Amino acid sequence: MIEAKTLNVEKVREDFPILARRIHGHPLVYLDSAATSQKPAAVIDVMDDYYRRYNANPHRGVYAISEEATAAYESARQRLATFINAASPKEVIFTRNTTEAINLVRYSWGRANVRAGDRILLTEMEHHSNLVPWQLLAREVGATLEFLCIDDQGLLQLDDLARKLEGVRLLAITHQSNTLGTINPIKAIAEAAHRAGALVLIDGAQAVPHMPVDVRDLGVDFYAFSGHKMCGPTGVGVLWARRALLEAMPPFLGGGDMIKRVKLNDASWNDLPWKFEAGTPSVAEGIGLGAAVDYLSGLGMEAVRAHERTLVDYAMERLQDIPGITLYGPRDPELHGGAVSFTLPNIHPHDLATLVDREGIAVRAGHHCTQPLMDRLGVPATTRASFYIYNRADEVDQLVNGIQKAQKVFA
Ligand code: 7TS
Repeated sequence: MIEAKTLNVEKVREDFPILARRIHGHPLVYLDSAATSQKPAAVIDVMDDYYRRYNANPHRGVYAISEEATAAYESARQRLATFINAASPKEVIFTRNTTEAINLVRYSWGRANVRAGDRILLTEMEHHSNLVPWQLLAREVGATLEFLCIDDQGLLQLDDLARKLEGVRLLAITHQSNTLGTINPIKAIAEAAHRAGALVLIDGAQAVPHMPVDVRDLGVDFYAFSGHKMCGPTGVGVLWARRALLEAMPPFLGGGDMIKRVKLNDASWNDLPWKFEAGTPSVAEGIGLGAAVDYLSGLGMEAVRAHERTLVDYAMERLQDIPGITLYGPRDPELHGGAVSFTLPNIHPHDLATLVDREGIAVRAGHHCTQPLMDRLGVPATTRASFYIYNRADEVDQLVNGIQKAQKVFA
């Protein structure tokens, strides 16, 4: 039997220069990786190396450093394709982030395929970036939005899925909720959607960094994620889509790189994936994301998920003992990814986040870009602790201590 890899957190921590910082006299306890992850030296170094040694515009020059830049950028795409088990790197479109990837589908596929009277099915737990683009499309073409609801544990209510899928062109749903931590059963949902004739878009911003993701096994049509939440830099993300869909879709942005031949009044499009990549790309960022994928692959995504499952389980156990606390999201750690949201009576989440910051603890307070979910939960905001590969159980203890101290201030 092959032994499953486990994370050596102390060793991982050494790879992240920022963790050496002290904040207000305390070691940094970074519990906001759902917003953006920290970056290992391996990622910072390859980006630095690109700028120092072979900075050039890719896909254009015939000279050595441009060819090196092209090779490094395209190699990153290849490694990303392998990481998510895409059939080909041609299916991996570099975007700026998840938000842009979803908007690409809205403009390019949505405008060509969604008609007046069609339905788009979303959920109550979507991040604004997988909600507002569909509101805009629906308004533009006369489609309607429908929503899957959640139960009191933050799990999707799927008993009426088949009925809700009637007349649906697109089901757009998050793989893992950034606020509740809920991991949705994408494979089963996608099967049901396809039976009903709908296409399936997955917002994977909180999944690809935290668990093994195999886009072909999931059986979905579009899958979007951001580099900066998975140890990579800001400014680069990915849209994966099935090749036949991408071939049929009109371009998104027009300009250099995305064309084959341009005449004054006409143009033809480049091959995939460049048809969707107008203008000079984020070269250093793409190369950096390639290094992030290598780094995560080296740890093993099963090990990453197992580590976070343990931390979330421990965090839920410790936090639930705090008097008056309300914890959101599934109790079952199998269904709960590395983000835990909670509220306390008498302390506003912003005040709590400010007070624990004095102890060097970084947590997020607010609506987490999920305002409709806040409405459903009946709160204006929550405090959220989100975990990643470099977090330890003792940081959960420090958070709990910080909360108890804050409670004394507000008692
Ligand atoms: N989808 C989900 C599920 C997210 O969590 C986020 C960012 C996005 C989409 C948008 O990603 P972007 O890279 O395009 O901005 N989530 C958060 C968060 O939870 N706190 O800050 C950003």
